[in-house]
Amino acid sequence: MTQTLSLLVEDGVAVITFNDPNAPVNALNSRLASEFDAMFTRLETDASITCAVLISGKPDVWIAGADIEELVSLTSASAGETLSRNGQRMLDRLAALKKPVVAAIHGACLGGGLEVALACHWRVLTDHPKSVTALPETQLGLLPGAGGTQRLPRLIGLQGALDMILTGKTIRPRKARSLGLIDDLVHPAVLRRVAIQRAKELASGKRTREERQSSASEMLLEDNPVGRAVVFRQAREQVMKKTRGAYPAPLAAIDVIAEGYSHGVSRGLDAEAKQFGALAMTPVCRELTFLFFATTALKKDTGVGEADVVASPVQRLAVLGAGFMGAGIASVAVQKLTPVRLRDASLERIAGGLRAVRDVLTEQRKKRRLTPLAFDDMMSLVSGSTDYTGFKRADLVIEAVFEDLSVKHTVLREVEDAAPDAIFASNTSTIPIARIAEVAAHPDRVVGMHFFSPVHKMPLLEVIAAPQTSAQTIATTVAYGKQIGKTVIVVSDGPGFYVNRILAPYINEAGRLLDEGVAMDAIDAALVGYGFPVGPITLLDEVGLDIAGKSGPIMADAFGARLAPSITLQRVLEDGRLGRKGGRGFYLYDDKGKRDGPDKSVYALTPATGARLDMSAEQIVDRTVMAMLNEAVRCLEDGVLRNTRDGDIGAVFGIGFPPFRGGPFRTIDALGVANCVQRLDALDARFPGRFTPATRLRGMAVRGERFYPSTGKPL
Ligand code: 3H9
Repeated sequence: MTQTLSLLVEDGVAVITFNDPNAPVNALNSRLASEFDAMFTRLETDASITCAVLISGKPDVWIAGADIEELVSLTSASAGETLSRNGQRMLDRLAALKKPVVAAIHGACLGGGLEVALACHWRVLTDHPKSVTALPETQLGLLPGAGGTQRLPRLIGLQGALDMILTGKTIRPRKARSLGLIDDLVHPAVLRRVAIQRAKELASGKRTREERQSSASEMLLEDNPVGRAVVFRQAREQVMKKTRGAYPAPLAAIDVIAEGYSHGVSRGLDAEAKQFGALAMTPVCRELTFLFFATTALKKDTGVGEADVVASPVQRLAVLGAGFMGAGIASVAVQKLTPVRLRDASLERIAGGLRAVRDVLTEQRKKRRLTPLAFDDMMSLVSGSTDYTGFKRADLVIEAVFEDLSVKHTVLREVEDAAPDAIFASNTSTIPIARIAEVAAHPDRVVGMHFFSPVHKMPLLEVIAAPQTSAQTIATTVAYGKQIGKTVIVVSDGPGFYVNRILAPYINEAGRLLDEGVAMDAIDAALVGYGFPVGPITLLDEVGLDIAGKSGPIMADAFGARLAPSITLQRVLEDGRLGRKGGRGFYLYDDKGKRDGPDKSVYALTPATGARLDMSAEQIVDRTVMAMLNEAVRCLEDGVLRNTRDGDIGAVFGIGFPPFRGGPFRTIDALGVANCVQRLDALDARFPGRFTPATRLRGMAVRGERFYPSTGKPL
């Protein structure tokens, strides 16, 4: 059997290298337990060893945590509890070793990996962008299960630990140092040397760990039960506000940490193991681990299957249109050091675009994600003009101009002259790419790159492969999308592509509820309760009614009455309401743009005047969400989607479909295909033609099929 841990004794120091030869990253699995035990026994018994250093043999990962594949294969809470107890026992043994062990960390140190580091006696971390530390377990629907809930607060303080554990956020090296999470921050070149030196110093007694000093606020809030009760209460309130109780893991983590403070570490560990096992069996954990596997799989997806093409590098980017989208695209590109040329009709617009890029970068600088030097470098990469100068050497041109076919045709022709070798990508959200390509001299180089707004925040990119788009073009745009940090799905051409296509029936159905007299805030509340970040009516106000209004007729043209916009939506648009940006929409806004309650004058525009109709949240969700789920299956059926994985990721990352539900296809599986067909049939009987179940869904119901396997690894 190949060894994962190897040991080399150098001048009394055991340098233990963690390098799993059979896996891309180092992860903790049960096969490793015996190796760790043997290693600890050797450290305890070998008199030639005075201390040890634990280092990774992987270039960019120290330890990526527990093996997530093993976690998804758990079949009972008690098996999960045992796994946690084994981890705790192993790390207790590490912490109790008489000979000091120094964690020499370079690369990702996550979850169980950080728990290993916490059990070591000293931590040295490289000051390198790849060196990220986090306890991301709650993002997987779990909690740190190898003692992390107890060791972290005792190392960095309760409030800092709660912040890390409840959010799962990534901590960069300097922050890790200031939090007290690590002891030394070093250049990668000297990591091993410094770690060995520290190990020797600790062994000889030249260096000892200093007791952590509480700050004044910690003394007030953390060092006594009354203060801690306040901290825990506030933490619970914050979690509830953010998650509405949909995610059990952060709440369980608070309980477990509190247990350790009230009754001691060993009771805390006991609670940790029990909760770890219970959480591992929750549907939420299943869906969040599915999202991990799906995003990981997408990182490797070239977008062209097995096709033998290599993506060309995008060394220069040009963007047409310096508006909100164009500038947003430029801002993410320069952050990955691509020079960007912006073009727009006037210098004012260019200046506005440059300002918008600067704003995004300034935000990054304020959050200390950019040094002032990097900020200046990035700003120097973006320039603009009102003509096509600077386009000639562009490898990729992304157009984000007015949504009008003839405008798109004009700029396409101009770009083909100005940048003869470039790929032409349209950021349209409504116009079929094939229509845009009709006038192209090189239609194979025309593709869709549908970004979501705001570009620097939204993680999804839909690459639209039209029939005439070449594999080379697709591979290049997919690779570049990933390079600028996006999760990329490739979809086929067609009205609304995927994300807007499934959004259309959902929004329309919300509009029909308005037609029938349901209150707009009741509709929004029901869908926020379901887990969407905002409700559909708020979404319309935020996106802009003019923009939403443009896609309505296109979808209706393509799909008929099923996707025809509701009467209220049309009337609100005709009334000149633009949503938040115009200060008038479904909701009221004050002079500063702050939102107030629903604008009740909208109700005069609905066919149902008079008192609002009372409808349960369940019914509202049933109508709107079932419409969306059914449309997602139609997209699969029509070949717009390559697979359900892309459909689920697209909905979660593009629309904010509740992550704890995994996405539309995962939701259908959870509800049961036959059950969904039944619900759709019932709705279709009331509203003929709008809810006819997708043929594929009906077939699956008959055959008793589901989209994903019911147990084990989902993909
Ligand atoms: C935990 O630790 C619980 C404990 O508290 C309890 C203990 C009792 N397991 O993302 P990449 C695979 S929960 C298994 O493309 P990158 C990944 O599937 C865990 N496999 O690379 C992929 O495999 P393949 C908490 C893992 O460089 C390959 O590695 N930890 C794991 O972009 C490359 O992955 C986390 O949540 C794992 N833990 O990013 C960390 N990690 O090539 C999750 C990775 O066969 N991982 N793989 O498809 C990450 O965040 C990123 O993968 C990482 C590397 C930053 C490490």
